[in-house]
Amino acid sequence: MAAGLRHCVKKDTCDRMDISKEQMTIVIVGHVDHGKSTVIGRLLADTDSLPKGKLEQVRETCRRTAKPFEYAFLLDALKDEQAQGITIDAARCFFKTARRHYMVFDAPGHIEFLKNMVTGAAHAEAALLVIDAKEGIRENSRRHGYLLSMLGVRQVSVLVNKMDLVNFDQKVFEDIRREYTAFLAAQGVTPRTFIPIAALHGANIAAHAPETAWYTGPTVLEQLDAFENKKSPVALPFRFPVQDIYKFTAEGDDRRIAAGTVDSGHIEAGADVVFLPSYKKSRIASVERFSAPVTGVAESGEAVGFTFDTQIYVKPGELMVRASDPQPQVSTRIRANIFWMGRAPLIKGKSYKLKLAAARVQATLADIVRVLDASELNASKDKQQVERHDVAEVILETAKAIAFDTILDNEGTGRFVLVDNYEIAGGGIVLGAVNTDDSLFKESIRARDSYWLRGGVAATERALRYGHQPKLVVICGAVNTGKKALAEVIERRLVNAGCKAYYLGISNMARGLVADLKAADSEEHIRRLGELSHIMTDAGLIFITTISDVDDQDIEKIRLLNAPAEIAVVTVGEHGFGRFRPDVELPALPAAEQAADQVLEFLRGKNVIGADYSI
Ligand SMILES: Nc1nc2c(ncn2[C@@H]2O[C@H](COP(=O)(O)OP(=O)(O)OP(=O)(O)O)[C@@H](O)[C@H]2O)c(=O)[nH]1
Ligand SMILES: [Mg+2]
Repeated sequence: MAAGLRHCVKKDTCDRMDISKEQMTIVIVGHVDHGKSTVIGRLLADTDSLPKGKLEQVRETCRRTAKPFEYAFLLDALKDEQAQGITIDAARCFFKTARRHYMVFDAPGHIEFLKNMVTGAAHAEAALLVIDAKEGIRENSRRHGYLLSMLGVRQVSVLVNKMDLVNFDQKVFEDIRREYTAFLAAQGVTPRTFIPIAALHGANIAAHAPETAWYTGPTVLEQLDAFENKKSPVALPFRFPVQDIYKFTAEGDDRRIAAGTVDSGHIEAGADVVFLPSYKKSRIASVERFSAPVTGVAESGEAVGFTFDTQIYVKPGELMVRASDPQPQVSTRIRANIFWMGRAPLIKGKSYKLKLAAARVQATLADIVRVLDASELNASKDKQQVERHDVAEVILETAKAIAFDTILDNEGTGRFVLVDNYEIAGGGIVLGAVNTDDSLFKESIRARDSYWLRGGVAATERALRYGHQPKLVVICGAVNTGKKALAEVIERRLVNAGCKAYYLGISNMARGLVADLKAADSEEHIRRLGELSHIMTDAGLIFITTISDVDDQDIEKIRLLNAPAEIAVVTVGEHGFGRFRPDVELPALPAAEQAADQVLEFLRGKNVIGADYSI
């Protein structure tokens, strides 16, 4: 906005502006002819924000041409100046009060405006909604109220205009207030105030009008100054999207540095941090800057690198936060408002790339809550897809959990874009996390189970005959850490003891079953492993597999896919889990026989195999 202010009404006005003052962007909405331009013109005039002589000049022109003076003409005249390359933007005006500078937008139905609002290029912190007292609530009064709610503008004041046309009758005002309050409440918007005004005459704009002695609330200017500015990002909780992880190689040590730009808040060496969505923890050892002195602290807007007290194994894309700060949400389901710009509509069943902070994940449209046609501003609840230039409230489901804030809590981590075919096709704001019980993923498992045709042999009968429970044993760890040797010993000893055990490593699968997949499709890898495990354990087997580079979410997916049989997770060497605790933790390259003892002992303890087995 500071940049915008430089192009303000006229140079001498700019010079009088104190840039250190607070700034606020507001939007004015309302039905056609209800008086938006008049309110703006009046605000500019009453705050002495007009170029010198402009008002008189326009009044004079009106007199000469025998037209009644309109504030809309005044704004048009200012726009004309802009056309000559001198002053203001078509949709924006600037004025100032004792408290702050305002930029007011007057084009809420405009596609550019909507696009800017949802993608974050423009953000209105408050809105004035104008209703004609004589005409009452009209269609656009409703649509605009709805739009404000969708755009997340929560500070709203309703101006009941043209009170002069209804003799400043309190009853007319109260009736509109009652009806419109109920409507806005249904949209989740609670207006701060309703103000009876007559913009044409300046009533209750800058000064209290004697005609509305019954009204004790603020004037429009007082209300504007009472709106709160959004907090400066430095005052918000610390959020650091990890763009890159570098390894120090020069000193031959294992230290890593996490690089990126601090999105909000501040942090200092010694602070405990958490990485999300992996939930890994560490403590900041140092704050590094490229060719700048070390200060030990970093705050929002700074591009920095962090080193840590403990070794961390995190991937770029995670969000680093201060452990003691309010935490972001972590979920695979997000409720969001999006503005769609893609040539192809946003549809269900298609995979898009969602970019939020440093995270990049595959996302699908799980549900459309409602769609607002941006040009018509018609709301529709039964649309099956989101067309170009629609604004929609949707539920998105990501292939992996991501960390985010709601737009109200944090702008930087509450916005995202959707990429379709390498192009940004939509921008959105996060409204919140959604319960994942109804996720598409779980739904697909439920569907699979309902189509699964089984014979008459019950799982309990099978277990009785085989002498053991079915079980999935996943052995995880980095490559070449002895997973395969261990798996083979376990398989051999179980089979020797008469158990139905079978080992298949992920590398076997990569060569065979998943040969058609690229390495990047690790999501699909995991899904297929989970499905395969489900068949094996459903057949009553103890299925053993080895896999490298898995995290908490991968294990959770495999667990869900494999259910109802249970999973045992064995780690060999360092593992990449955050909150998840493996069942058996072994050192790298363990002595296979002893390590197998430990795993079999665990299975015995869980009654997978009988205590009397000597395996
Ligand atoms: N009597 C009376 N007329 C008003 C008042 N405010 C605005 N008007 C008149 O209402 C008409 C519409 O006002 P505008 O300010 O142009 O309305 P608008 O909402 O900007 O209209 P659009 O931009 O076309 O949507 C004009 O003729 C104004 O003079 C008021 O307080 N009292
Ligand atoms: Mg207008």
